[in-house]
Amino acid sequence: MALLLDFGDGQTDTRLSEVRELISTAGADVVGYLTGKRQKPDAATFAGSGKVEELKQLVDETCATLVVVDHQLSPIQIRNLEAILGADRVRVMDRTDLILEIFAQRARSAEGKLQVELAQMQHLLTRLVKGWTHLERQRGGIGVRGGPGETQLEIDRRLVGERVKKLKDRLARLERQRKSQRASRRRAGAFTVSIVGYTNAGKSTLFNRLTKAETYVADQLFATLDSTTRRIFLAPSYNLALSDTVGFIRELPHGLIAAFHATLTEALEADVLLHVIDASNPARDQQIADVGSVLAEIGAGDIPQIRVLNKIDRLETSTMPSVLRGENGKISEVRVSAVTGAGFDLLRDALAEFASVASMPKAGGMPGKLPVESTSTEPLAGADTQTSNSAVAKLEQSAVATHFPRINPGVIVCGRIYDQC
Ligand SMILES: Nc1nc2c(ncn2[C@@H]2O[C@H](COP(=O)(O)OP(=O)(O)OP(=O)(O)O)[C@@H](O)[C@H]2O)c(=O)[nH]1
Ligand SMILES: [Mg+2]
Repeated sequence: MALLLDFGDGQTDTRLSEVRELISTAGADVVGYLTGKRQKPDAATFAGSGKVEELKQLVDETCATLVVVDHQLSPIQIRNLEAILGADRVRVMDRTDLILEIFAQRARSAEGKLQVELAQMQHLLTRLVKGWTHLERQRGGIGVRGGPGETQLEIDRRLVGERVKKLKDRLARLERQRKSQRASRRRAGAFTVSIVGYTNAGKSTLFNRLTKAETYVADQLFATLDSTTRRIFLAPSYNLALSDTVGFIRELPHGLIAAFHATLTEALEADVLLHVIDASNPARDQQIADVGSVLAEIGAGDIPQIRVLNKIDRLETSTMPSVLRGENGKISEVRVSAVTGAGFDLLRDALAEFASVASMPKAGGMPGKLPVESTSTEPLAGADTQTSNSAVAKLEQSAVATHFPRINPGVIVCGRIYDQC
């Protein structure tokens, strides 16, 4: 069930299907939804009293234990919504909470875990400032064990702040290691290519096919969080370092962008970006714009890009693998299928062409840099503060046990299961 409020941006269907996917990725079942329109968010409850009353009925009917509002909510809005819906049995999350929870579940490497914890702690700080009371209410809930949550229950803002500082220090050390790895790749003369794109676009599938690696691929959002770099050699003699990394999403929480700075820097320092696009997704144009916005935000907006229109095998009208060039003759787009391998010969040729331009000596005898080509920096359409999707989800007991093993303070509490329905 999901509740969707449209504030006039008209992208209800796309947003709804994305928030449903996010909720299932987090391990909850969506048991329904509700739609509505508002001119602007209500300061106290975000949705307004009429809609909240409808939401309450829906929650009661379905015994939902989790309400996700696909928007940034203030601590007061969350607290009020929970009070109305039944604070003892319904948890309200906003979009940042949900994405942070998914990241916490997905993080595998030490660095990834630190990055997620840092983002969570920073998010927690914003709530502590405003007198958020989730810490007390989290105590003893299902799944609340281990992780930073337990140790943070009794501590105050000062201690969370100290933890943030420690995490930053440890991440800075890891970032220095990464930097020296990148420097040694550069010394080895590798042309560096980073794969970027909206989550689930097929980046890891493409990376695996190009490098014969076995990076985790799954039909879920944020399957990849850690960045992986592999070398590939392209004829006649190009040595490339190819990196697969975390996917982007509309309204990627700022805290996450900051925390994932080291991972995202892989993209920032690339000679060329392979921007992978899911050609079969109806929202692909919006996703291209969203990726452009995140790239601009991390300072990678001016790095040359090859758009890789992926999943052409899923298009209704048959699309052949092909290469498109811009007016300047430079390759702008390659159409491929990472699953069937169609178009990969063209993609390898395109990379070799970019690498050859980069290795061409300039007038001074120094290796040339690729000419700068700007990428889309359009504002994030649909990301204005007046749009919201809300979803109400009912957690299954097994899903809680399996999917919420580490709950962190003040961020997610999904452990209350009521079976009265
Ligand atoms: N039909 C089809 N499916 C594809 C293609 N490329 C990837 N997929 C599928 O799309 C889903 C997502 O693929 P991933 O490679 O994990 O996508 P990703 O961009 O790395 O996703 P995140 O790491 O979650 O951001 C998987 O189910 C893949 O099998 C393709 O060319 N055609
Ligand atoms: Mg991936």
